[in-house]
Amino acid sequence: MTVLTDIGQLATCPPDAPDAGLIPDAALVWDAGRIVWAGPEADLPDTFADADRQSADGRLVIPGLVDCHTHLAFAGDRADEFVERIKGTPYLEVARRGGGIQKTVRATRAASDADLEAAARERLAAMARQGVTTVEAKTGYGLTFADELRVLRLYRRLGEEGPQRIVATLLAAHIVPPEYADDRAAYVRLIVDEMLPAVANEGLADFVDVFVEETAFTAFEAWTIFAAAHAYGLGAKLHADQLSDGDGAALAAEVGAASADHLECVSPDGIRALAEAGVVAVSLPIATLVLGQEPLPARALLDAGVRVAVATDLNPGSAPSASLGLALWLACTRQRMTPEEALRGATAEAAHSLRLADGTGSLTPGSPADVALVDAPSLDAWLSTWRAEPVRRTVIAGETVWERRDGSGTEG
Ligand code: DI6
Ligand code: FE
Repeated sequence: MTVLTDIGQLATCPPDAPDAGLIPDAALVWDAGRIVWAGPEADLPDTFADADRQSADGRLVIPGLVDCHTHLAFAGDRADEFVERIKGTPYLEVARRGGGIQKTVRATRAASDADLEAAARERLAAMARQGVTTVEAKTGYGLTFADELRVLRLYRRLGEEGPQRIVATLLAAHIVPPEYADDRAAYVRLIVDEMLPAVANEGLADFVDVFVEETAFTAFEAWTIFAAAHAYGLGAKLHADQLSDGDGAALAAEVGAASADHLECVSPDGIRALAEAGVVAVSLPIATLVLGQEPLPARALLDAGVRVAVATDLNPGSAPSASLGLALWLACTRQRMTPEEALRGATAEAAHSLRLADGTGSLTPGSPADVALVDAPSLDAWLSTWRAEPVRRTVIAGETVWERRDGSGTEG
C-alpha cells in the first residue's frame, strides 16, 4: 500500500462529473494497483497510518493521461511535405501527388518488424514522460491484410509488455490504397470479408475507424464497414468532418459510434446529433494547428452537452508530436476550454471515448492506480504555461514507470 501525501492539488476527474474534482491539500492511497482512497489530507483515515508514505511536495496530482487518438506505428518521415506545405502546397494537393498518407504507407510496408516496433516504443517512452498511461493506437499505414494485422499484433505485444495500456483500433479505411484506385469496392470488400473476421477471430482490436472525407471514404462505404464491424462486436470511431463537412457527425450518431474525431467542420445539426446519441467528440488541436484550420467549436459542443475529449492525433503528417500536454494547452488557448475541461478531456472523457468503464481516467476508489505528478502547484498554474515535459513522475497500476531526477531527467 502507498499513501501519497502533501499533494498541493488533486484532480480526481470522476467519470460522470462536470468538473475535474479538484481537492486542495490532498492525499491519495493505492493498493494492489488500484486506488483505495482520495480526499483532503486532513480526513485521511487512521487505518492508513502504518502504510508506506511518499510526499508529492506540494505538486499537482492527476489521473494518468489517456491519449485516445494516435496513429502510433508508422515508419519514415514527411519532412519534404512539411517544407512543401510551408511553401504553399495544400495538404490535399500533396496527397493527390502520391505524398501524404501514401508516402507513409510505402515506408511502413517496407519497414522491418524490428524497426516498426522500435519506433513505436520510442514514441510510447516519450508519452510516458508526458504522464500518458493509456494509449489508443490505430493501424492505417499498412492497408494490406498482412500489414494491418502485423501492426495490430505489434499493438497487442506492446500492450502485454507495457508499461502503458494499449487500446487497438483497425483503421484499414484510412485511404484507398493506390493498387485499388480503380476498384474501391474491392478494397471495402477486403476489409469487410477478410480483415474484420480475422481481427475479430484473433481479438486484435476493440474498434474500427473510418476516415470519412472526400479524399478517403464515403459515408456509405463507412456505413458498410461499421455494419460489418458491429456484427463482430467491434465498436465504431470516425475521422469525421475534418477537412469538410461530410455529415460525419450524423453518421457517427446513426451507427452509435463511441467517438467522432476532428470535427473542425461540424455543422450545428451535427452537434445536435452527437449530443442526442451520446457520441464523444474528440478534439485534435495539434492537427488543427498544423493544417492551419479554425478549431472545432468546442464551446458549442460542450454547451450542447457533448463530452469533449482531447488527444494528440500523433501521426507523421498532420500531427507530428506525441505531446498531449501541448494538445491540452492548445485546447485551452485555441478552443476556449477551461483547464478543468481540457484535463477531463484527456482523462475521464477520453476513457469514455474508449468505452473504458473500469475507472480509467479517474482517481476514485476502484480506479486503476494510474497517476501523474506534475511540476506545478495547481491545474491552472500548469496549463497557463507551456513546457515540453512538465511531468515529474508517471505511475501505472501503482508502479513508477518514469521519474525525472533533479537536473538529469533520467528514467526511473
Ligand atoms: N486524419 C489525420 O489527421 C490523420 N489521418 C487522418 O485521417 C493524418 C494522417 C497523415 O497525414 O499521415
Ligand atoms: Fe487521426
